[in-house]
Amino acid sequence: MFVDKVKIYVEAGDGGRGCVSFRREKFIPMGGPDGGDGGDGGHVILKASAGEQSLVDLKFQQHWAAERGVHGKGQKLQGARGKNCVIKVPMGTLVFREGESELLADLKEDGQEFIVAKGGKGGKGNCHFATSTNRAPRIAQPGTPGEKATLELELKIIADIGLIGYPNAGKSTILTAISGAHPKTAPYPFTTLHPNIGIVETDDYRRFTVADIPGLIEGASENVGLGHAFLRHIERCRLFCYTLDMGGVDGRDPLDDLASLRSELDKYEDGLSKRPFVIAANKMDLEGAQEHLKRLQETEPQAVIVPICAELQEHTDELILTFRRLLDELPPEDEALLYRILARRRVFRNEKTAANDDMDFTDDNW
Ligand SMILES: Nc1nc2c(ncn2[C@@H]2O[C@H](COP(=O)(O)OP(=O)(O)OP(=O)(O)O)[C@@H](O)[C@H]2O)c(=O)[nH]1
Ligand SMILES: [Mg+2]
Repeated sequence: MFVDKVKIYVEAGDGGRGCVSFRREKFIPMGGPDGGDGGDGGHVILKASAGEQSLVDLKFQQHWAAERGVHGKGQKLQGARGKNCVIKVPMGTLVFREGESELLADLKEDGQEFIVAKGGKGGKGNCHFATSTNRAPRIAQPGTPGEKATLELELKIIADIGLIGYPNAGKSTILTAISGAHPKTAPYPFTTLHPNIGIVETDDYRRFTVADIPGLIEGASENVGLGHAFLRHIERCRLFCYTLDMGGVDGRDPLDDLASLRSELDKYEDGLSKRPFVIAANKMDLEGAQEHLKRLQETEPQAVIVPICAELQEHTDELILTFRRLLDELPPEDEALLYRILARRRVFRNEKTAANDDMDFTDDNW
């Protein structure tokens, strides 16, 4: 099960109470105040982890709370601080407060942490309040309450390369051929229903990630097929790999496929198809593939085209080297990209509010 949007409730621990107590010992009359401080409450922390692939765990556990701080005790004993509650999320998780568009955090690196709810402070015990005129204070501070919040988490997979293509073009087969991932492959459309990520390692230990994104069809930008469910995930890929079925299985023409893939991307976000790309001309073992390839090379003289046969792993090494070369030429992910994504989120939200529609969390457009 792949989950890329969830709502969670987090509650940090309250601070422990300070203590009112007086020192009582044999031969020590009027020992003075000795009430200890309360401990601080634990924080709720989100932590990005490379081991997590989706937000599915959070779908089934939506309430998270950190421990409260222990109250102070006599003999100036300070209460223990509450344990933090650490929630693991996949890399690429965006954090928002419920109903707001402002981004609280973008957890994109392995191990990156963000405190979403701060624990309360422990109260001071009465030993802090003794003065020259009040040597037996009977006051202590209560702890402050921990923060509470309702959060929306949204996963936008961060892969270096996104495999984009019609259903059945062989995207999952390519991912299997070039990485250690084993997505399901089968001769029918929409085999892949959620994005898979594979890690490719070159001979000189360079690593990059490739995402196999569910098949795109005409109308995907209007939510046809798997629609937005997958289009969201290509937004943060730095390089696109258009995967074309050169054999024209299912009676399609690879050149038409390429044109409609690009137009769907542009309909979703203007200019998305201008992102750097490479074309993987797959299924070169099939009849008629050579003619299609020649036509493709004529119509796309500028493009980098790598003819491969993913099924037999022919020329897939060449594809890896091409990915590597193009990635090296690209600048790192820019902040502007993230802001564009957030801006679109705001537009969707405003449209929904204008329609006077209650926010529905299962809807794709929030
Ligand atoms: N002849 C031939 N068949 C291939 C080649 N690559 C993949 N196939 C076949 O094409 C079919 C579809 O492959 P998949 O990898 O499942 O395609 P996909 O693009 O992931 O499809 P969806 O997940 O449905 O979007 C499978 O039956 C593969 O065996 C190839 O190079 N040559
Ligand atoms: Mg697939």
